[in-house]
Amino acid sequence: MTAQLESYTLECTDGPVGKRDKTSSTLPHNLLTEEEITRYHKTGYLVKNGLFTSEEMDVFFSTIKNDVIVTGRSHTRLDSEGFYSKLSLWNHPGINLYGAVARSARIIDNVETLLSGYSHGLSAEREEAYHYHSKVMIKEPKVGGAWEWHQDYGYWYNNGCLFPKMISVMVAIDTHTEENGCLQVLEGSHNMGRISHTLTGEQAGADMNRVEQSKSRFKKYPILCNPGDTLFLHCNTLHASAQNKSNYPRWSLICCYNTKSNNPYIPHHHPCYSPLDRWDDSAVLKFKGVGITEGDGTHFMDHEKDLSAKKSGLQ
Ligand SMILES: O=C(O)CCC(=O)C(=O)O
Repeated sequence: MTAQLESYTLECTDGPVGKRDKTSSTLPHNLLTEEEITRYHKTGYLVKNGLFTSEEMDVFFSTIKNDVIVTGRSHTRLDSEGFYSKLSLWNHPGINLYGAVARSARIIDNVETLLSGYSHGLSAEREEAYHYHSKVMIKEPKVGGAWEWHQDYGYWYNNGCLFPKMISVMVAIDTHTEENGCLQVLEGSHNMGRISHTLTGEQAGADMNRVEQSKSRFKKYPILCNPGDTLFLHCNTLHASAQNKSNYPRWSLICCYNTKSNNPYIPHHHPCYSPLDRWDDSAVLKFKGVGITEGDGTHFMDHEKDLSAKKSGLQ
């Protein structure tokens, strides 16, 4: 890590590790409103349009699309018809642009709000979120693969996470349309709790009988996004995506968080609790052109150790 980046980390870390100062300079317009928080708990998802500005997304786009480490470290995931997605996945974010997004106040503050209170009947205290992993999901034109209906907690349950106090945050890098295989959700399906998952090709999908029943009870919504629009997705919300048969790519950055109080009891291929620094929102623009570099602290996941789909298949 260069001295410049190292000093930036120190500047951006507001408060001692694990005791983040919730009062620092988050722009209020980035915080979810009470109405949005209530809607998230009712529907199991929320799209915050323009959470990242077009200026930030221009920076993001030019950095990530030229990042040879992100694409070079990606793995392909086949769907049942041999179409594929490319996934580049890291457990700990580095000191780079993607780390600035994963640590950004506008994501962490909202994630901690959504993971606190309301459900689970455990504690009214504000939860501390930690970074569980981030991934760049690449669906190239014409060949991009489908994702079966699943819940993220369908997998994560097998990792020793006792409670569904987990969330995925998807930042759209390209425009997401039905034609290029945008994400689809079954609104309100998180209320069913976790359902069992079985293996289909290289992916674990939710029990098909239950998915079919769910489709007749919950409305299906396509998550249509412009670059910078950001989806907050409850870990028990059923979601899927179709193949990308269009001429346009569909890329997204998906940052996943667990809560400190839900520290997994099984060591596995994603991290147990480790404190996550919270950076000011302004960090994103300061990391213009800074993709992943050797020694910047990015810890890629070891794919050999990822047995979650197979374990889900055993359910
Ligand atoms: O982005 C997609 O098409 C599917 C991603 C997804 O469902 C996931 O990562 O859990």
